[in-house]
Amino acid sequence: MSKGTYYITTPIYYPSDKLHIGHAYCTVATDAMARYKRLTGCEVMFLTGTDEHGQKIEDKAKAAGVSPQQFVDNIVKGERGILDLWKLMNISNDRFIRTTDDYHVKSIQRIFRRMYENGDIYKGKYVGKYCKPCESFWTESQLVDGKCPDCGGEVQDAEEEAYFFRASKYAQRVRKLLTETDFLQPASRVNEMVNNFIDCEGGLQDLCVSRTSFKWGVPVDFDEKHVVYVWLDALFNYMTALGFENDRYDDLDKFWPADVHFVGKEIVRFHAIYWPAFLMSLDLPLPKHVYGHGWLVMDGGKMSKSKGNVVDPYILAERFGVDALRFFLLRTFPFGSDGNFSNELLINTINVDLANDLGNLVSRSAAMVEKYFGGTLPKTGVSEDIDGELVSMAGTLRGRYEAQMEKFQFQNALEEVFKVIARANKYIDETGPWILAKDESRKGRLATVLYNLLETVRICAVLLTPFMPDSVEKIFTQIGASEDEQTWDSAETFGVLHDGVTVCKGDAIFPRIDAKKELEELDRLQEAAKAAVKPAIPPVTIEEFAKVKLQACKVISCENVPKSDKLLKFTLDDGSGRERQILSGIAKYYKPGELVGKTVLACTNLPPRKMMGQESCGMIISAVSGDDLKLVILDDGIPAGAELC
Ligand code: ME8
Repeated sequence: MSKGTYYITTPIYYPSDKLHIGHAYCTVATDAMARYKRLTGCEVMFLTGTDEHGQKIEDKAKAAGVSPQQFVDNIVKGERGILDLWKLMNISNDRFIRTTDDYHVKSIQRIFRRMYENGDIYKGKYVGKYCKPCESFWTESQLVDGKCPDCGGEVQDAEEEAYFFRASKYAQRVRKLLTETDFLQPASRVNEMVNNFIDCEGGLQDLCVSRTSFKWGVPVDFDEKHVVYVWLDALFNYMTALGFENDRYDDLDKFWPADVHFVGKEIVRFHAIYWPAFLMSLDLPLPKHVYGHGWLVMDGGKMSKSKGNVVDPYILAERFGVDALRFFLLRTFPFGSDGNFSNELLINTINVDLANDLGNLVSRSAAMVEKYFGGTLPKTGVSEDIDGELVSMAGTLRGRYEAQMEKFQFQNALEEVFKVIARANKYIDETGPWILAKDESRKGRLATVLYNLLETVRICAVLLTPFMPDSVEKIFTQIGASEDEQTWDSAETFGVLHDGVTVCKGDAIFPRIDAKKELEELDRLQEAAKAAVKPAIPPVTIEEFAKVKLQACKVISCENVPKSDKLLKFTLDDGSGRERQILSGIAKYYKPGELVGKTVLACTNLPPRKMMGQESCGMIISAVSGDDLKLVILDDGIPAGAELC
């Protein structure tokens, strides 16, 4: 019987680049919550997707020489793209929305028009600052040291005719929502929002919700010069994906308002201030909660594509298994706070929690049933006082776990489970099954001990299902649990596992990892992956290529450039009868003397430019691999001035 509906969402990610482990973190958390709710009997709608419009995408597509649509299609649907990643990570989303989906675009046009017609969107002039990577407008007073308060990057002056949303009109209602309800979680994020954006000087400012400086967006249908601001376009995804202002879907009544939007802390502002205000403008019910989770950081800084310090979830999932990675992400970091990611921590968690504690418990328990009873446990019934603590801990675990899951405290929920697992391992040492096995008259007692172990494993496995869906199936097979013994209801009480259960010993579910070897290998793989990610270079036509003049040049002299560690100054014979001077940043790799007399390759039709006050007329060609650089040295028999064709 359904225990009601549950609607949960991730942010819709920008397909401006491949996603990294930070995106996987939020999506895995959302997936665990969705699976947990399904386990408890709810009818769940789990939505994720991609936020595909905006100037950043337009710029990236241009740099790659493809259309914005081709660009995002490749990142979303291409090999090892976003859809592949979620499949690999075993993400159980029910729907996937792309803001370029036709139905969404049309819905946004209708929504924008409705807000214009009700007077909450009006035309004005935008003067302020714009941060391109964040697609955010800022007023002068919001900048931190003149930089974007979100990413710390440079901002640009911006002035243009634009449509505005009357956010100011809703300031007090939003303030009330934040301060008097548990809408925004964790509660620690409330003050920052209220102080910085509502109670600040000038109060909550109206929000600029259209742009005219680029095209890649949803056109305002009554004023086609404008495209809708990406955040208005993006936030409404949570409703258009259910059929709001479109007939592609029709489950808005069933699932709206959302139970929770999981979002990273840097976009809480949009979800906790503007999103409710937009909904208030249309008189729509508000989502029940927004949860602002913390960041995965590396060496203290946010992992982000622009910083280039990202970890590729493909590499980790493929090496350690998807379940181990999913588990690690939610077991290690408290969801509301930042967490420092490292490969050492990942390997350590797998070895300690999964290989040692859980893995050993499962394999030892099944192996003992096999060894002492040929695989099938006889009827039990010889309890002793020492069983009490384990039986009670495992029998009441579900309640403690549930309390944490309902608060999105995945780390604490898992901690409860692992306390019981640790208790069970201790129970093996306390009861000493190998000693009981030596005494025929104690076989009944031995059977009870082993039953208690299998039963504890069963309850823990049910509760681990949202985190490690594939591995728990293997555990259920190994301990012989029937389908009925894998349900939420069955985890409420101790003693559900059927009498006479037959185990099925299998391979180790979580093999131990050789940390040192694996860390070296990971470093190597991550470096190789980084090196392989070259900025996309647009294809050139043969005519364009033919414009580049590459010539053999003899090095007449070569010397260091004063005050520069990098530059060498070359005087070259390019066959023209005149000497050519080129400066090249290769001083780290060559001593000036060793190049005199060599025949090098140079591009000779670049416009001259000044470097360190000296003119450079062309570029000497070298080959670069990782940190290594070698000049392309030609055969001495090639005369100066010979052209490459
Ligand atoms: O902001 N640690 O998309 P986005 C933890 N399109 N989580 C991280 C993370 C990190 N280092 N890096 C990213 C956008 N995330 C908008 C959202 S919603 C209507 C529009 C996660 O591709 C985190 O959940 O920049 C963060 O909020 C989200 O990815 C941002 O993804």
